[in-house]
Amino acid sequence: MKERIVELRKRFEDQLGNVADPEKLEELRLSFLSKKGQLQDLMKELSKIPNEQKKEAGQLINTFKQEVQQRFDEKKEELAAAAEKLLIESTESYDESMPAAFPCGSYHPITLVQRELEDIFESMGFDIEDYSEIVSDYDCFEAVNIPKFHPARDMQDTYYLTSKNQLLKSHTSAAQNAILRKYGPALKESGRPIRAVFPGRCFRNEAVDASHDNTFFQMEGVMVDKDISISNLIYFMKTMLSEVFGREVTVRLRPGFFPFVEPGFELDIKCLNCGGKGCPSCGNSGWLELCPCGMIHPNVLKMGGINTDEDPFEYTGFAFGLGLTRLAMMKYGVRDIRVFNDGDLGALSQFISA
Ligand code: FA5
Repeated sequence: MKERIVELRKRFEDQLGNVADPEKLEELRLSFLSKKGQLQDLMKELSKIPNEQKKEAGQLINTFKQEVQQRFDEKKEELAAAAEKLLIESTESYDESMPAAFPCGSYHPITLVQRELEDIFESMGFDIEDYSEIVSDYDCFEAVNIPKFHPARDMQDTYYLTSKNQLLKSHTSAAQNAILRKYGPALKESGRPIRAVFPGRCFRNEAVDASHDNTFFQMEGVMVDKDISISNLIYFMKTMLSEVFGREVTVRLRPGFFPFVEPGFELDIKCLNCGGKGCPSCGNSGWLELCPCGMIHPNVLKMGGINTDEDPFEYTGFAFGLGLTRLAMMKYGVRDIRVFNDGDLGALSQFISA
């Protein structure tokens, strides 16, 4: 009997070694352990051996049966682990908690325009900066030459927090001081010009209509170096607009007042929704205020640590505050700004899919 078991164990191990899937494993299990299996045949042979050897032979068969069962269980676990590993490796990301079928999302149109602009400015050597939505009164107003009780604050009434003189930023110019302080040392030490854009969400206590929302996006840009002039400003504005629209668009530059630039301009775009005839998206004027800009006021450069009282014009620069949400309106033909914030996926998911 011992020899029979040794021979059977060898056959079993050989066959088990060749098994590569659960179906084959089940076939092998049946061929050894079922009622008509090879171990049952072994039990039948017991009747042919002398009585005094039967007890020992029976124990040998039982031990072998347990061994075979244990080897099957091990192989079953091994195959399941291999199948799971294969699944994980063949899937880009595998999340067990994910439902089997889920709808594919899409980027918000403002995200799309923002990324496009970031690429355009990055290709022109600009750094991309991020800035918080809660800012101090100093950064939002005082550091950009809007002292307390200045009438320009009325245009940008915003939401004030109860603590520490903080507020939700009413314009991305709130980051100007931080950017000047961050990049100023490199400008002075190694002559690296300051070139940065910073997109961000802005908040205003606003009478909402088709072109004004209380929550909207702007993208601020600054460039500071020696001898920066209005020509540089116009060049960058034109390049940016023709890149983003992929065609010539009609713009007009007119004088505009902002305490943090001198001189200051309003850059308007001829409304692409009505071709300049006048519609709700442009307040029936045919033009949409898109990108106010100007040469950075000497006080702002001084407060940003760039120039000193001794030489207030050593460095000059320009700044602009692009209305990102309005740009998205023009680019995608959206007629009412409120579409961007009302969470209607039917409207928002028709832009390029993620
Ligand atoms: C400013 O916010 C200045 N900080 C821009 C600036 C920066 C000027 C640097 C000079 C130099 P203004 O309030 O005009 O300016 O807003 C800038 C742009 O943001 C507007 O032209 C418009 O496109 C957009 N914008 C302003 N208010 C809203 C609003 N309520 N809803 C949607 N877009 C708005």
